[in-house]
Amino acid sequence: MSTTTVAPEKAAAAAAASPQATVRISGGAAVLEAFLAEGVSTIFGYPGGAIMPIYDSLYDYQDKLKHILVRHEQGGIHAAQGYARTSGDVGVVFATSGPGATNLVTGLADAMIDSTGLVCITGQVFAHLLGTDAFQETDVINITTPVTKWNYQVTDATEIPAVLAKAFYIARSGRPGPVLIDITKNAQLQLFDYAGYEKCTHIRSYRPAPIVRKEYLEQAAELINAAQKPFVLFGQGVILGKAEEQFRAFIEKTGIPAAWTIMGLSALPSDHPLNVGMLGMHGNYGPNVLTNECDVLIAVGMRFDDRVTGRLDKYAKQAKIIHLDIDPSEIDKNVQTTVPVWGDCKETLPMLTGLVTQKEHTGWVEVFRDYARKELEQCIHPELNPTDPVLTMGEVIKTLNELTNGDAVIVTDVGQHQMVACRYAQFTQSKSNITSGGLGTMGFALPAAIGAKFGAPERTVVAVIGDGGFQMTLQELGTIMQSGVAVKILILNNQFLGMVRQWQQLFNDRRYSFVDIASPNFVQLAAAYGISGASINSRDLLKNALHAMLDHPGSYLLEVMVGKENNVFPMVPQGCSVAEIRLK
Ligand SMILES: Cc1ncc(C[n+]2csc(CCOP(=O)(O)OP(=O)(O)O)c2C)c(N)n1
Repeated sequence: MSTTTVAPEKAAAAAAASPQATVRISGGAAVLEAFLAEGVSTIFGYPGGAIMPIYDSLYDYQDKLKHILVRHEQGGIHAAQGYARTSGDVGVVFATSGPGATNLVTGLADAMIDSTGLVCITGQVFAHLLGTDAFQETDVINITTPVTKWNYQVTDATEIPAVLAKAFYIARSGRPGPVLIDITKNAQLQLFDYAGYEKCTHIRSYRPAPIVRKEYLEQAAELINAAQKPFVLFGQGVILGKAEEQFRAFIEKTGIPAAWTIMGLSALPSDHPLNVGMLGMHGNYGPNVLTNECDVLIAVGMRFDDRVTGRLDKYAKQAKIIHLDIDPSEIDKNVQTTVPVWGDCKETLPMLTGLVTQKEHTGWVEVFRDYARKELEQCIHPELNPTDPVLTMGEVIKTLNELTNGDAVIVTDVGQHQMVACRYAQFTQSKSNITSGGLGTMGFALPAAIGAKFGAPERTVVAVIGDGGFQMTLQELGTIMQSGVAVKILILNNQFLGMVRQWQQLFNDRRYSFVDIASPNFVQLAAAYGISGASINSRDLLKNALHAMLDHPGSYLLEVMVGKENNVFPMVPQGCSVAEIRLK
């Protein structure tokens, strides 16, 4: 099948010419013109009948747009998420109608809850067949409405430039999120008079960048200046707002200790003296306990997720709460604020820094250090320096840190290894920790690591994955093979669905119900895809094996056998207050 598209050069010429000049192009070509105008360089996708006209147009754009053929649409969308997270821009996905579109749903939900900007294009059956249960017809608009920031169905090609401009604007602006544009096949094929592309900068009734209310900043500064035990919690909003420097300036001027949610990890270097660690269920001891002792809690770009707050009616009840967020629906959603600061933290943080007095809270920071010492002794030291011959997950991550100097991007899957990686990874730069935070999607890491590497080709990307999660999307080894992307895969194999097993051990009386998981020979599997690898099960081999993985010029799979019942602590048991955190 071939569509009558004009060459990309002609379309570009039309774009550059006077507004009246037009050129006839197809809807499919208009999609790709929009991508070029929006600075897209990489598309993750999988073709099929209903998106064939767009793929036919793509044939002519191969020198301008890189298309990565994934092995499953879920892999495609997670790869786009990884790309968005390391590049700081939106990720772009193509999928066909029906099963192609429904295979995107997990990734959309993941991107929605983790605020990842995506533009997904799905093919749809011809407009005249809509509603007839045509082959591979599915109502993707209704299916994806709760998991997209915006979605829209295009049935006429003339709409494409303006709709895509809106899609990119919505995906990128304010609190980023996934947008899905469903395009019927007739609209992809349709030729129309293309008059060039105009970026969208405004949508009526959508306010991604609110006008900051100065009086709230003044109230916030007053509370901060009077506080004896202030505490900052930061989330991914700092990274998404590209406000790392502004954030750092704020905590350094105020001298306030700062703890991160797993989505905020790497916004502040791990070794910063005011970085006191991780919040939440498997977070650090001090930050959890002291949440219930601080007098002013300043939340920056985080959403008080239940994994962070534990039991809400016992959460920071003593504290005055200042919440800086770009999304007004997050303010007062879970935690009642004393002072709401609605705005982009890249703008609000410097304004706040200008209003606060320079301070040090040495004694208060020392309280965090005291807790850290207790945690080190009872929890961290045994994990990182085990006497047992069996390897722990913590020591693997510690050795990985040493060998990468904290400069690698670490992409984690979901489970114990994820919590261990987040707890022990050391980061020197932002956008280094890529994980599925809100949805907790097993199978995320392998494809996300592929996208992460395309988004930051100059950086080392290591996917840290459990033996369970790896088996959810291992078909993406095929994408690695074909694209040649240099992703390092580190499987921490405890022969269990470890996190569920840990809960069964602690809360279900060791009734291990269907958590024992068998695995294939991962090294042979990788070899079948042309990927080098090794498997080790002893401490003596750990450093050299990690070295070999990192030094290998291309992709590499290293399986490390770790303790079957190696647990992650501390832990705030579900339904408990953060102050009830257990060290064992
Ligand atoms: C798609 C999906 N299904 C089920 C779960 C529930 N779940 C959370 S962690 C976990 C176990 C993960 O096991 P593994 O990948 O081996 O990692 P480990 O916890 O052992 O490090 C499961 C089943 C999930 N998070 N995602």
